[in-house]
Amino acid sequence: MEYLIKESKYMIRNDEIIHFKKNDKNFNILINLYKQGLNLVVERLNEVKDYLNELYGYEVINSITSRIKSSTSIEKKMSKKDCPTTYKNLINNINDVAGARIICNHKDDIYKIKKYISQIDEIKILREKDYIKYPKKSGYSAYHMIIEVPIEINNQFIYIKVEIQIRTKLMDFWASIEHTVKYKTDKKLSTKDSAILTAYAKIINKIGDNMTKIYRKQNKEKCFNIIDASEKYKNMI
Ligand code: 0O2
Repeated sequence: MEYLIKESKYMIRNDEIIHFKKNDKNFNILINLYKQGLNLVVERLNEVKDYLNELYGYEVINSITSRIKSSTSIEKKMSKKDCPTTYKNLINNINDVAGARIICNHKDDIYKIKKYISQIDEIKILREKDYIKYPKKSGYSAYHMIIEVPIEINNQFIYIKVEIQIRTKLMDFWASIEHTVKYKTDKKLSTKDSAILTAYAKIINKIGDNMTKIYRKQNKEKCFNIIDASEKYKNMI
């Protein structure tokens, strides 16, 4: 028989059906493993935040938030993907059970951030999605990284998937409103309002680019801090 986790304390069979109930022991065990993985990722992202903010001399990363997807949301997503609700399918097909979100001011900072994340030893990148270069039809824009990190259970390592979303404040503003009025609601949004939201995504994108240009012009000296700071932090990442 194939086990997802063989460790005697954590016996979860690959083909076991998830019950999505608060008292489902194995589901809670799995969610706890995702929590451990997420904590490790958030710790590392906070180190990247301190590093980059010092390196560039301004707040490259404004904030880092994290969440574990609710069981209802996992169940809905599995059903949307036509996935039988087994543990193996959950682990293989749902990439954002654990999710971290990084918010910054400027679009070009997103690429600095993702570069430093990909240099962290413990983090293995499985997939990247650039919805900035290639926004979704809805207008959704962000940079997504699906990564995995090792978690140790009784001298045995298991790998936990985490989705990292990197967005500017403007992208985040658009996505959080669109999330509640269209993306994650059963109420259908009119074609007209839907088209307006897509148009606003483009306008917001333009505003962000233009404000970044003004910021960079006025703050050229901030880039010169890089050499000093990289000496100070050279052994960190
Ligand atoms: P929630 O409630 O935000 O968690 P895949 O990884 O390709 O197998 P997935 O996970 O659908 O499938 O990938 P995708 O499309 O990259 O979306 C992942 C997440 O990005 C979504 O999670 C949303 O958080 C966000 N997202 C994607 N498209 C949109 C969009 O059009 N509008 C908004 N507001 N957010 C979007 P969830 O689980 O779908 O939702």
